[in-house]
Amino acid sequence: MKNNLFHHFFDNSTQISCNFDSDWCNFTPNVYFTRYTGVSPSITSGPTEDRTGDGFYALCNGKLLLDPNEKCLFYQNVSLLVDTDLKFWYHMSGVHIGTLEVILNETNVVWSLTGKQKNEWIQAEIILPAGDYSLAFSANRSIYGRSSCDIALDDLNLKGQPYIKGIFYIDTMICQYYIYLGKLVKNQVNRHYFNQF
Ligand SMILES: [Ca+2]
Repeated sequence: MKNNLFHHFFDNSTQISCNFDSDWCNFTPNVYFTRYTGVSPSITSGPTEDRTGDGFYALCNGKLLLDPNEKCLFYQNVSLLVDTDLKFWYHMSGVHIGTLEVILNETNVVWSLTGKQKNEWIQAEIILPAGDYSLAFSANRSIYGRSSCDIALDDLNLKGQPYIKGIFYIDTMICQYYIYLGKLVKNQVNRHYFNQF
């Protein structure tokens, strides 16, 4: 019986493990982002291969950005029950490199980096807040040119923790518990969950 209760009150946060090798995972790209393999179109910017050597990566093809206000962008909706670690790899090498941003709900920039970086894949790590929102990666070029501004992304990982909610009947008392990261935590009685029985 207890197992059944646990089963009914089990929720998962969004999980992302995306290497772009076969598809966009659950991301939706705009026309300026493309999955690419091998040497990027710009000789003087961008990676020569994906992060692990023989797969695909997400490429912001700077040559397509005729207007410097245009942005490469891909996004997906996420649901996180607790603050969650997001890791990703970026490649930003070139004299016309613009800005790479991680944006929540289209306006909330939670990570940003501008300008030429080392000519290699570099890992970034941020904590995303709990909640339901759109998660977007956005890239552009500098205003000074579009011949050396390819920005690439690869190996995105968002490991949402499983979150188990349960209600136990203990004699005449009703208690609600959360199991979070392996620890049992007692919480206040919540009539909403009780009414789901
Ligand atoms: Ca890849």
